[in-house]
Amino acid sequence: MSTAPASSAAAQAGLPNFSFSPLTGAIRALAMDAVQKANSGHPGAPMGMAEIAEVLWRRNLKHNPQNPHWADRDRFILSNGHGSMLLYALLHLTGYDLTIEDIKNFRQLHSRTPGHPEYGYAPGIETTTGPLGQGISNAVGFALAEKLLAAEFNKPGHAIVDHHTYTFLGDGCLMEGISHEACSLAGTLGLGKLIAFYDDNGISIDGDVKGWFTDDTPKRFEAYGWHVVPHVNGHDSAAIEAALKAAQAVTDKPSLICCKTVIGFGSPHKAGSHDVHGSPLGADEIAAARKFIGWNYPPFEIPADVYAAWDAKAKGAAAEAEWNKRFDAYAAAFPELAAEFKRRMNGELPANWQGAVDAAIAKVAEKAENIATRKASQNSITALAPALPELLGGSADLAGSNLTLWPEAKSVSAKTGGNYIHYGVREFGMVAIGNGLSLHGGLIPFTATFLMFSEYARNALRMAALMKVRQICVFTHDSIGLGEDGPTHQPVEQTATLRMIPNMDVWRPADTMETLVAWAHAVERKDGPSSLCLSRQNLPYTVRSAEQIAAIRKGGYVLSEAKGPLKAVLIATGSEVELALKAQTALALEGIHVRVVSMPSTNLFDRQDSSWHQAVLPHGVVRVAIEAGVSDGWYKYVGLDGAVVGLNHFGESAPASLLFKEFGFTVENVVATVKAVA
Ligand SMILES: Cc1ncc(C[n+]2csc(CCOP(=O)(O)OP(=O)(O)O)c2C)c(N)n1
Ligand SMILES: [Mg+2]
Repeated sequence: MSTAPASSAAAQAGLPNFSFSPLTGAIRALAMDAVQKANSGHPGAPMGMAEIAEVLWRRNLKHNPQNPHWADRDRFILSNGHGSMLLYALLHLTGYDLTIEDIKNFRQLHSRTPGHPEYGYAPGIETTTGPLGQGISNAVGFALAEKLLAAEFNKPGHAIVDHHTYTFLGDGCLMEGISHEACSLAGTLGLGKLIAFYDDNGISIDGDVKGWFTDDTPKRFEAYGWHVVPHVNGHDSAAIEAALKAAQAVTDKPSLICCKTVIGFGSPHKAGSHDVHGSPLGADEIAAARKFIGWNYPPFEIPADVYAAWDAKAKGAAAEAEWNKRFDAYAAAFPELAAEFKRRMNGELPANWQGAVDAAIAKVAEKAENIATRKASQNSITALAPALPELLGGSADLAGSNLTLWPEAKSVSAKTGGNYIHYGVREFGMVAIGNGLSLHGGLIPFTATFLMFSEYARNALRMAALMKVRQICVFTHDSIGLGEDGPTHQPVEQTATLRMIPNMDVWRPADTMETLVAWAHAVERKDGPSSLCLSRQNLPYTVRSAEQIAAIRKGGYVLSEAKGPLKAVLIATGSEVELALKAQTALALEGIHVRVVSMPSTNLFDRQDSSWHQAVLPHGVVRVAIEAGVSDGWYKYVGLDGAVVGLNHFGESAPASLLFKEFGFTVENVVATVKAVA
C-alpha cells in the first residue's frame, strides 16, 4: 500500500465545500468491498463516478426497478463495463431484483454479477459491456431506435415513445476507433435523446493518459455536431445536475458531458492513480477509505435510511402507471397502432408472417431464376419487408453492391424517420449500433457489407452472438467469385471463422430458394444473429421437392440423390453446389454414383439429431467437401478418409471464371478428387 499522505477530500475534489454523502458512500463501500471479497475487479471507476451516478440514477433516471422491461424506460449503458460494480450497486440500491447476496457473489461462478455486465444475467442490464467502445456504440443504436419508433408511433398529443439513452464512458471508450464511427453518425443523425457522461479521470491502465491520449475531446465531439458540456467537476453534484438539465434541453443533438473526476475517489492514498483502476484496494486502505468517506458500516451493510433514500420502486411504479394511462389514451385513439406497438416491443412476428414466407417461396419456385444470391437476398427483402414493418435495413456504404435497398426503403435522416440507415463506411460501428437497435426492441435490424469486411465488425458480431441478439448480417461478395477486386476483397477464411463463433448462424445459400429460406429463418430466429454469405456472381436455380424446400432449414440435406449404387457423397455450399452437381453428372458417366448434399448452414446441420445426420451423411460412405474457402472445418464432415476441395491461400485479381479454374474448382478436379478417395 502506498504511504503517500492523504490530502483532504475537498482538495482532491477541487471543491472547498466538498463532503462525502452517505448516498455515494453506499456505492463506494459496495464497490470496494465486493472487489475485495472477489479479490478481483475494478473499484476505480465506480468510486470516481459515484457523484455522477447519484445525480443520474437517484434524481433523473426514468425507470421502474420492478419492471425492467417497461417499454418507455430510459436506457442506461455502462460503456466502461469494467466498472460493473457501479451498475450492480445502482441496481441493488434502487430496488431491482439484485440482492446483497448477489453483490457478495460478485465475479463468482453462475452469479448474476459477473466481472462485466452481461445481458440477461440480471434485471436492468441493457447490454453486455466490457469490450471498450462498444457500449457507447450500442447506446447510439438504442437512441436511434427510440427516435425511429417515436417517428413511427407517436401522434400529436400522444408521445408514447419518449425516453432518453444515457451512457457512461471513460478514456478507453474514447480511444477506441469505434467510438469515432458511432459518435460521428450519432451527430449526423441528430440523436438528441442520447446523453453521454465522460469520466475524464486522466487515467487508464498504463497510468496517466497524457502519454497516449491528448485529444481535445470537447472539440472532437463539437466537430461531430454534438452538444458538449465541457469542464464539469464530476464530484460537484450541482454542476452535474445543471449539465444534465442543459443536455436534456438540447433535443436536436446528442450531448456529451465531460466530467473531470478523480479515479478511486474516496481511497485516501490510492485515488488518482492507476493502482486503483483494476485491483482490490486491500484491507488497510479500505479501512482508511471508510474513515475518509465517513462510512462506518461493516461490509455489505447499508443502513435503512440510505436504502430508503435510494429506493426508486414507488417513484418508478408511479412513472410507469402514468405512462400506462397515456398509453391507454393512445390505444383508445389509435387501437391498431397501439396493438402493433405492443406486438413489436414483445418481439412477436406479425400474424401474416408465415403466409408471406409461403407466398414468397411459391414465387421463387415459379420464377426459378439464375441470379446472384445477393440479388436473391434483395428479392427476399422485397418480398418479406411489406409483411415486416419492424425490418430496419442498412449497409456500410455498399447499398448498390450488397443490394440492400427495396422499393419501400426510406432513408433515415436527422429530420425524418424511415427504415433504412446509410451507415457510411463504418462496419464495426454499424454492427454495434445494430446490436443496440435490436436490444432496444421494436425493430429487427439488418446490416450489410462485403464478407471480407466482416473482419472489421468482428467483435460486434461476437457480442451479438454472446448476447443472443437478433441481427441479420448480409455479407456479399463471398469468395474468389467476386473476381477482379482481388485478394484484399476475396474472403478465404471468413465463412469458416464466422461459423466458429458460438451461437452465430452462418448461411451460404446456393440459389434463390436457399437464400429466401435463410432470410426467413434469420428473421424468425429470436435468440441469435445470422450471417448470410452471398455471391456476387449468378448461380443456377435447382428445382426442389416440397420436402427438400422444408429441409433447407435443417442446414444440410440431399439435393440430388445418386442415380446408382452410392459410392461417395459430395458436400457443397453456395456457388460450389453447381460444381458438385456437374461433377455428379460427369462421375455418373463413368459409372461412379455420388449424392450431392447442399449444406447452406453447417451450424444448423450440427443442431439436427443423429438420425438426420445419418440420413444425409450415411456412415461408411466416403465424403468430399467443396467450398471456395479454407478447408479445416470440413474435415469434421469428411474425416481423414475423405477429401476437401478448398482454398488454403489468398486469391488473385482476375475474372472469376479464371480464378475458379486456376484454383481447382473444376469438374475435372472434383472428379479426380472423388476417384482418389472413393
Ligand atoms: C477493447 C478493449 N481493449 C482493452 C480492454 C482492457 N481494458 C479494460 S479497462 C482499460 C483501460 C480503460 O481506461 P478508462 O476507460 O480510462 O478506465 P478507467 O481506468 O478510467 O476506469 C483497458 C485497456 C478492454 N476492456 N476492451
Ligand atoms: Mg480513465
